[in-house]
Amino acid sequence: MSVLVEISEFVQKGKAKDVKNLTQAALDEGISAKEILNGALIAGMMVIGEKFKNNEVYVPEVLIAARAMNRGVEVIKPYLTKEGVEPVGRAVICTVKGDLHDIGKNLVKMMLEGVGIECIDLGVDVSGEQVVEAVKESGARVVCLSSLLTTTMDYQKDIIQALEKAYLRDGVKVMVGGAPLNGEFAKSIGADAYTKDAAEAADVALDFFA
Ligand code: B1M
Repeated sequence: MSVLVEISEFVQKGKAKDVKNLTQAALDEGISAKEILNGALIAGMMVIGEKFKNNEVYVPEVLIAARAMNRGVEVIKPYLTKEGVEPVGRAVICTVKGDLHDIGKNLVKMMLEGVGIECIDLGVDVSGEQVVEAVKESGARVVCLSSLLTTTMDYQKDIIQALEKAYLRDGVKVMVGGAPLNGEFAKSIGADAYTKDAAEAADVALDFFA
C-alpha cells in the first residue's frame, strides 16, 4: 500500500497520531507537501464526506477525521507557506453566515499565505457587517468567501451587497468558493472570481495583487 493511501485511511479512521507520523515520513521520503495534501489528506476527507452523505458515518466520525486531517496539515504547512516573506497584499477570508464548515476555508487561507498573502481570518458564521468592518480596518483588497451549504451560498450575495452599501465594493475583488458553487453562480451574484480549489484560489488572488 502506498504511503498516500495509508495516510488517507488513517484520516478516515480518525487516527490523528498516525496521520501526523506518516505525513512526516512521506515528506522525508521526498513526497511533496502538495501531493500529500491533495492525494492523501483531502482524499481521505472526501471519502468520509461521501460516507456522511450516504449516512454511513455521522457527525462525530466526521469531526474526528477532520481533526486527524488537520494534524497532517500542521506537518506540511511550513512546506507550503513561505515564511518571513514580505506580504504581497492583504485579504479578508471567512465562511459566510449560517455556515460552520471551515476545513476548505482554512486550506484556502493556508494556500494564500503560502504565496505571501496576509489573511485576516474572520472564522465562520460571518455577516456582511463583519466583513465591511474588517475591510475598513485592514484596507484589504481581496475578500474570500466560502460556503458549503446550498442554504448559505446565497449569503455570499448579501456580503457583496453590504460592501456595495458601504461604498467599498469598487476597492475590493470578491472571490467565492465552496462545493455547491460554480462560475455561473459567482457571476450571477456579482463576484469577481470563482475557484474550485484552494490552489487555484491562491493563483487567482495573486493575479488580483499583480
Ligand atoms: Co457538513 N455538510 N453539515 N459538516 N459536511 C456537507 C457540506 C454536505 C455536502 C454533506 C452531505 O450531506 N452530502 C451537506 C450539505 C448539503 C447541501 O447543502 N446541499 C452538509 C450538511 C447538510 C451539514 C449539516 C446541515 C448536517 C446536520 O447538522 N444535519 C451541518 C450544518 C452545520 C452548519 O454549517 N450550520 C453540517 C455539519 C458538519 C460538521 C460540523 C460535522 C463538519 C464541519 C466541520 C468543520 O468544517 N470544521 C461537516 C463536514 C466536515 C462536511 C463534509 C463531510 C466535508 C466538508 C469538508 O470539509 N470537505 C461535507 C461533505 C462533502 O463535502 N463531501 C459536508 C473537505 C474540504 C477540503 O473541502 O470544504 O469543499 P471543501 O473545500 C474545497 C473546495 O470547496 C474549495 O477548496 C477546498 C479544496 O481545496 N473551497 C474554496 C472552499 N472554500 C473556498 C473558497 C474559495 C475557493 C475555493 O475562494 C474564496
